[in-house]
Amino acid sequence: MNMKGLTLTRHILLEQRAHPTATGELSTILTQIGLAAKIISRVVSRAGLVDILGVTGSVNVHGEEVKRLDEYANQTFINVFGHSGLVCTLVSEEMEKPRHLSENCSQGKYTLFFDPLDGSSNIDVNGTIGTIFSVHHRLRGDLHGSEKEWFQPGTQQVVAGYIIYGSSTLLVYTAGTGVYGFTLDPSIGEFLLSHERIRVPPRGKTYSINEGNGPYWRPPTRAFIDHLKQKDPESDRPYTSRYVGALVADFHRTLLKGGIFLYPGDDKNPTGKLRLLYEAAPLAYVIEQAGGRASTGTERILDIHPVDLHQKIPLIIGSPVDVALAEDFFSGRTAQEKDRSKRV
Ligand code: AFP
Repeated sequence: MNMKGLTLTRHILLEQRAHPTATGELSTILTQIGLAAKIISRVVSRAGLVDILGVTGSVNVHGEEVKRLDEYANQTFINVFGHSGLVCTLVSEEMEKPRHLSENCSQGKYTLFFDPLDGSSNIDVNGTIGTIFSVHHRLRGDLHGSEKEWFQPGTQQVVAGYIIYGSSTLLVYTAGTGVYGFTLDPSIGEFLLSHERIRVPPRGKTYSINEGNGPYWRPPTRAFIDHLKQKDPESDRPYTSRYVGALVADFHRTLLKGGIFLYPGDDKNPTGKLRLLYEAAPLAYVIEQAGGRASTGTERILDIHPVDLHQKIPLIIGSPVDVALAEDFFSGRTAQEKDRSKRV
């Protein structure tokens, strides 16, 4: 059945029917994320007109300047989930400590991790930005409300996805049964199904990395990027380069067109720059559900057990063939072993 044009809410209800034991809470969480996305999208689309550009004057837990839109997006999530009865704890890039919504905790079975406004350096130049989210079950017993509750590996995510505020606003999510994208139709204020069962191409022609970090790269990164730039028509090299500097934008292109995105560890940032719980793990879940891979270079992202709420992790994500080849370089496999991926 062609489901294009279905509203996000209706799609979620249909998905829910496939799970007879579902209580509907998860579906409501997704609907509420959609609501937060609409509120943020409305402000983003009028950013030069309403008083929202610029910085707040404060610095976040990562030592980065907080933009006013960062703060607005973060507060929108707090407002949308406050008194919702759905989520007990919010963990955000913009908040050093988890935010307990105590009014929800007696019944809310979930924890929400999110990066409210990814790519904030693009805000003031009208560039693409996004929101990333991930939903985990709370644990029972003694672990309830403790760090252990939040430090679950990405394999335990129940829903993950992102919103991209680009030429249109798109919400992409997975609940473990494929990846779906919904485009916001601002004239009716609804997200409508536009991308059904997204699959990442097995291999792409694009690599995405901040080349300005070149002087700090470690040998595997340099060797891999040099390899992609070599001329070899038989294996469709050289690859072409694209880098927006907003993870959601670079990821979304990679998901639809194929290829590879890398933010590896380097001599300046040994564990890279991106955060495990609300950037790398949710996108790793999405890419795996779309047939792709996500790795640190030596380890599957979804298998990593977090040790810190704001932990950074090297991220290599995209088409399965491209990521497998990168892993050959990062794990120091021999030339013969690399030959098995000779097509690239
Ligand atoms: P900002 O939110 O500070 O713009 O950072 C965006 C980001 O976390 C992620 O969205 C990008 O992929 C990455 O940083 C870009 O980092 P570099 O500017 O170091 O390339």
